[in-house]
Amino acid sequence: MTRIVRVGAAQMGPIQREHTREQVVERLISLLHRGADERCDLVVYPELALTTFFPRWFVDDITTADHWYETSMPNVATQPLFDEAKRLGIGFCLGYALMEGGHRWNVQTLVERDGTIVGTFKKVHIPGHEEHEPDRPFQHAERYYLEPSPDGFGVWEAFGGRVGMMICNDRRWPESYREMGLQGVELILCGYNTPLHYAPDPSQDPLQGFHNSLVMQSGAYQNGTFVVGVAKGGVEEGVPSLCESRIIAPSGEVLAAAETDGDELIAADCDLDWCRQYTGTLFDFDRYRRPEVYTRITSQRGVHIPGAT
Ligand code: CDT
Repeated sequence: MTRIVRVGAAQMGPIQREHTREQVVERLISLLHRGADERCDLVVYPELALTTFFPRWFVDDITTADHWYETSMPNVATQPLFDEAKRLGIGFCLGYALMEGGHRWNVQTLVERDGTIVGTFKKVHIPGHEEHEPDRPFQHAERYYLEPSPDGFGVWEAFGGRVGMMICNDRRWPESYREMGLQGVELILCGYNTPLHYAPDPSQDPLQGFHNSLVMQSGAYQNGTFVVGVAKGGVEEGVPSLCESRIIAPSGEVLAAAETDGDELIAADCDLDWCRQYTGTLFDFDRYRRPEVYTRITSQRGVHIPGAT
């Protein structure tokens, strides 16, 4: 039996503040139709795909930002996407902000081709800052608006293979991929919103595209897995953000790359059996890993310089 999953990366251009959920869902459905034209089994949308990237604004009273969060999924606004995907027999992965039981999460929900929800992943690494930083040209107050996952990285049996999820900043950390690699992941889905300007060190700005590819290609190769990176980019509320969505093979090669700064669907056949070529050889974890000498990885967070007090 072949295990080829045809995956579409549904890159989005900007969502401005005044755009309604209904307008955005229309765009998501239009991208889904492009996925159907491309015979996709699975369409992957970006991080916070239902709203603008609201952590760019600080509000003193967080409850005035409640309208940016979903309180259930599906809901009235997103039901048409769920219905159309099920009708077409296409699964999807959707990023959004979720308010649940007094918590505020940055999540992705994975939905199978028959419309059943496979799982919801909460973002682990929350970047940016907790307080208002008025000197920045725009805020990145994700740490004010969104809590880090207490659960870590999971892998789900879906689409005939083992599927994992991560969200934006998670893709920069090798631990994200390896946690999933150790659960036999074959396909990692990752939405992102990456402003081109990084206020703490603007010298990194021209390297945003390079770093994006670097981390996802390395993570794919070192763990023998496909990685699908999907941007919401372009100029959103005056903030230019990276596009450059990618579908990457377990070899680390880029199979498909977005060419525009707007709504665009790229697709590739992901033969999940290709993963074995890497996880059964160079990256045969059971044979070659040395967890007994990697103890710092889970026992400390920051750098401890040997000999320093
Ligand atoms: N959304 C998100 O996680 N963006 C970060 C921006 C850099 S940190 C301010 C990223 O890692 O792309």
